Amino acid sequence: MRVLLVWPRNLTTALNDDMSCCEPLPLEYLASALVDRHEVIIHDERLDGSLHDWAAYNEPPDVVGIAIPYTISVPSSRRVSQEARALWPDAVLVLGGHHPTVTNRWMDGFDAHWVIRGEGTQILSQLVDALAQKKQIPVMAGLTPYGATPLPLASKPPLSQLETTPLPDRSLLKRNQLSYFHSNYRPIATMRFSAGCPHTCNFCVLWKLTGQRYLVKTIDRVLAELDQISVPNVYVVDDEAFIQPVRMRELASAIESAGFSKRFHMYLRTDTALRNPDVIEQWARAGLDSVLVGAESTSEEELSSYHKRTKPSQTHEAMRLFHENGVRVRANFLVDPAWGEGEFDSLERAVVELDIDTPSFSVLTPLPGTQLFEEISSQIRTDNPEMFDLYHSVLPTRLAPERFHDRMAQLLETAAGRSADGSQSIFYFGDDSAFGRMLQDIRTRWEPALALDLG
Ligand code: B12
Ligand code: SF4
Repeated sequence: MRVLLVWPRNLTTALNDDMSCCEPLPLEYLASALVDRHEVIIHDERLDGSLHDWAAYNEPPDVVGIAIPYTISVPSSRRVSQEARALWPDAVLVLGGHHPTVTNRWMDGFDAHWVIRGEGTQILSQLVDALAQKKQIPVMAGLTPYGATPLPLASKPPLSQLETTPLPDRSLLKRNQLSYFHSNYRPIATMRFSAGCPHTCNFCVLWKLTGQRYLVKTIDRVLAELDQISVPNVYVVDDEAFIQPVRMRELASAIESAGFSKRFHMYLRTDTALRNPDVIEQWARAGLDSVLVGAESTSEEELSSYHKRTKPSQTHEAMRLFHENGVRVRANFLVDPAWGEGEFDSLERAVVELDIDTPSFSVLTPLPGTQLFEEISSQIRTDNPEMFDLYHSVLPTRLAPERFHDRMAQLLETAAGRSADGSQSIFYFGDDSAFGRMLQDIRTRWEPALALDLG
């Protein structure tokens, strides 16, 4: 079968493709389980252009897999599905990705035959095999005919899940390899060492996706995957990479001994780092260049309401630990729609005082699948999935919405303007116009329904 996998281009995101554009790693995984039996093409709309142009020069596919990676992607992915149906009326259209995994909301209006939820490689592979052999489609957890009510997924994936998935097929996007970038890392490859997180923050869905299980790849598997990557920068897209200190020590030694010379960008919690300073030291030698930590708040009360189980002082201590080891820090803070001017002022001061290399800010958002969503979804004041970009509020704001979004944009401006030589900046690499467009988007694309008087 000829299988076309499509990653959509989101046209209306604050964090636009000129600010960050990473390889569609999920599609490289899906491809890897198919390539020995089927012809697979990955089409990244962000770099490869429209499907219409592609269709003009290529034979029709038999199966089209369309990713819906984020809630904000729903309209773009829906458009892609409609284009695919119009271009190739006989093709079987399959949807999958993070959004349909966590919710059925906004899944109407697509042109599709099947929806895959959760880990997709095995399911897509069996679906395509069955189609190729003209057999009845097997009943599988995670596979639902489009339009039918999805069945619940297994709550705990097997611990071996990452290990048994084939290595991602990076050859299919070799043409774009040098164009993928993130922050000041250009070019960059993405890779996964582990998945899941044992913590239970109420705004985060990631621990729920693995039922709080921490899935890991063996050291050999990580080395084999690293060996596939020819670019110098590696963005490790784990939910929390450093949960198991013994394993991480071994992995750092193995990477050093194997002679890899990579710059790694990785996610971890401040308390994980502080518990094992020697692991950070060792990773700095193995190539850890920068980390993303969820500082979330400078207030103990807020941290506890998020079930974060860290203290504001730990952000400060972790900053020192990372800096002593020459590791740059991106710290992300949550901006609560219930904030007044005072809370914005105090975060702005903290960002300057904490000397964070690259601060970033997310509006506290009840993302589908989170505990927060379960608790307060009735307060959501928009039915537009594109507002779930973490730069706009989907909840009523205490400040007037234009003021709230202006202050959100100001936070980014203040962070970006801290040093004239650009040594302290915001996270995202991009030209001035891309950053300007992001600020403009934050300031102007909010929903009028947010203008509620909270008293
Ligand atoms: C890396 C990453 C990014 C990177 C880029 C990723 C990329 N390739 O472009 C960057 C930093 C740019 C980014 C940005 C954003 N991100 Co992000 N990101 C991630 C992260 C950490 C890892 C994604 C990943 O590569 N996973 C590894 C792959 C292998 O796993 P997977 O996605 O689960 O794929 C499997 C299945 O879903 C399925 N599948 C996937 N696609 C398809 C397609 C088909 C056809 C089929 C059949 C199956 C299938 O099979 C795959 C293989 O098993 C996730 C967290 C997470 N753990 O998922 C957040 C995450 C996806 N991001 C999130 C968000 C909100 C965003 C932003 C919207 C907001 C923001 N401020 O960051 C922006 C949007 C950017 C844009 N321009 O559109 C949320 C999404 C929540 C939601 N409901 O929307 C997540 C879940 C994190 C979170 N906060 O909870 N992100
Ligand atoms: S926010 Fe980070 S620490 Fe909290 S549950 Fe999610 S991945 Fe784990």
